[in-house]
Amino acid sequence: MKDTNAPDSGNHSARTDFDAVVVGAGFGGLYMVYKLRELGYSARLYELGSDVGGTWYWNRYPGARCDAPSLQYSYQFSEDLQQDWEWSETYASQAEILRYLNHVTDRFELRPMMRFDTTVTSAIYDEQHLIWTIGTDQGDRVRARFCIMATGCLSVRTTPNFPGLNDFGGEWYHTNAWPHEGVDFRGKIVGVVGTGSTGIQSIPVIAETAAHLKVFQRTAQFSTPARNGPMDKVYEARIKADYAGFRARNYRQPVAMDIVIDRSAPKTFEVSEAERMATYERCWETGGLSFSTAYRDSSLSRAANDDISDFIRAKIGEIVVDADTARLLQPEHIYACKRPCLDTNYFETYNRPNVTLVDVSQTGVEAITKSGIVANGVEHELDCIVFATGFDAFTGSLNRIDIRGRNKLALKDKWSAGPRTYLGLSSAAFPNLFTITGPGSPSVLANMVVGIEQHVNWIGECLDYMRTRGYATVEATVQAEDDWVEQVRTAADRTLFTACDNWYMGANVPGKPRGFVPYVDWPRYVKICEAAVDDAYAGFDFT
Ligand code: N01
Repeated sequence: MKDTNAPDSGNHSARTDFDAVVVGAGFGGLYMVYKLRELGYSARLYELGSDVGGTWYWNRYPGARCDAPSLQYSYQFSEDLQQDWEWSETYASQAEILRYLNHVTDRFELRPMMRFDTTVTSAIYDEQHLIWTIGTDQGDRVRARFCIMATGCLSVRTTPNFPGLNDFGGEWYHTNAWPHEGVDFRGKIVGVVGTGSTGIQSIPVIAETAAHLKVFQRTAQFSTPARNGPMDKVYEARIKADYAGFRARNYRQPVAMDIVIDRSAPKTFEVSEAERMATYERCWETGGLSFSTAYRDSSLSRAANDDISDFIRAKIGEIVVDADTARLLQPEHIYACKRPCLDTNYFETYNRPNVTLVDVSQTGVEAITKSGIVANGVEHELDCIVFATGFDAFTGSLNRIDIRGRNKLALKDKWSAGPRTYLGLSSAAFPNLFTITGPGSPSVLANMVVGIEQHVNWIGECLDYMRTRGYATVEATVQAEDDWVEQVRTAADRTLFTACDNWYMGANVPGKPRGFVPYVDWPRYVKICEAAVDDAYAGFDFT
């Protein structure tokens, strides 16, 4: 094996510094550099944060934790790793996941390949020499055959352009750029803007210490109890007794997790109302994402989804004591069209005397003044504002890098009407550029870590294939890409995801082209990827 930090002389016409440059030190980047080293390639990883972790490095807000079970939201590439690591809770906290990623980095000695506090600003393809030159804000200009983007799906935060924000006299934070030392809310009047997954996780925790918390809600969201708790050691032992088998079974399930749709089970309205209510009650008590599989058609039929939505609205009405507040918290859309949220005591929090819900559904946050937020013409005095306002998803992190392929084509220009890829892995005119969980792959619609491992394994196999056959470049064909973009669109149209505005389609970023970005069918996606490989990488051109 090569010294992975040594410049590579290679067998190419032009000299390269590394075989591959990887951008991003989250779950994707860490496994990618591990894989490259295993395959004998030299690699350099750049990360704009000061350490590893990606999403879990940045999102340190109070209450941050994963919505996927710990025993599944973790790597499976190393049996020793998955046997040794012990998760303390069913759903791991941000701090525990960050410890895990640091452990992985050190255990596999990945750190020497990494450069932190370095933002990749450009990646320019040299058609004559078939190499990428990667530029950074630290002045690096390194040349590599492959450029692999592990920049994440939710990496670029959005702080809407609120008029007056710069005049605010108190402190303000975005949940994605949380101070490492934490924030002390004691004695403070705090405003939270945003009630997506992030707001819903942070609001109950902030409410515990703030003198008063005002939640500025534009759209009410569905949330169901996570039912997090200490890891069940008996369950953990059972899983670990056959971890590989557990992983293999989950790999073929709809979201690459232990959430199984029983195809022989009834459809929603094939059973009585009493039976349905009993089922939903069980889902509520079980927690997690159980509603999505309550009945065979729960995630696909509008009427079935209305039934679930009504049940959850009624639960909100039962939990929240003040009737006006309860009504404002009951979403108008249907359960399955936005990313479902999981919580711990979210709706209960509105019964606290120190919490107020401010409905901004009509006017939004109108302005920010020196002393607080103006909504509905009323100024709310605040010491501190927390923005849980979300992300420029999927393309945000790629479009902010000046990526140029053949004929100096800029990726962001090619994607001006929406991203175009084949399988979310490769885009025509950008040879040897890979995107891990890129736009057009299932990514956020399946277990992210499983999706990442599938992509990294696929890229690794592809590199091996090229080396064996002496190919210098690989690139999606225009035809395969056009067909795939269409398939991504039609697959989404068969679901309820398009029934309301959401960030999957770019609706949360003003001016962003609308179009459903991720591919909705993980099991089918895996088969398509496998078939492409079996068919000598159909849909890809090699030179
Ligand atoms: O972001 P969001 P998020 N004025 O876009 C509101 C993942 N995640 O960070 O709905 C007022 O969902 C906006 O209102 P509206 C997960 O995939 C995972 O919460 O646009 N409000 C909305 O309420 C998740 O889906 C985990 O009307 C404004 C909120 O801000 C994704 O990240 C944990 C506004 C944004 O919600 C994103 O979640 C957390 C404005 N001008 C997140 N602009 C776990 O796995 C926006 N909003 C645990």
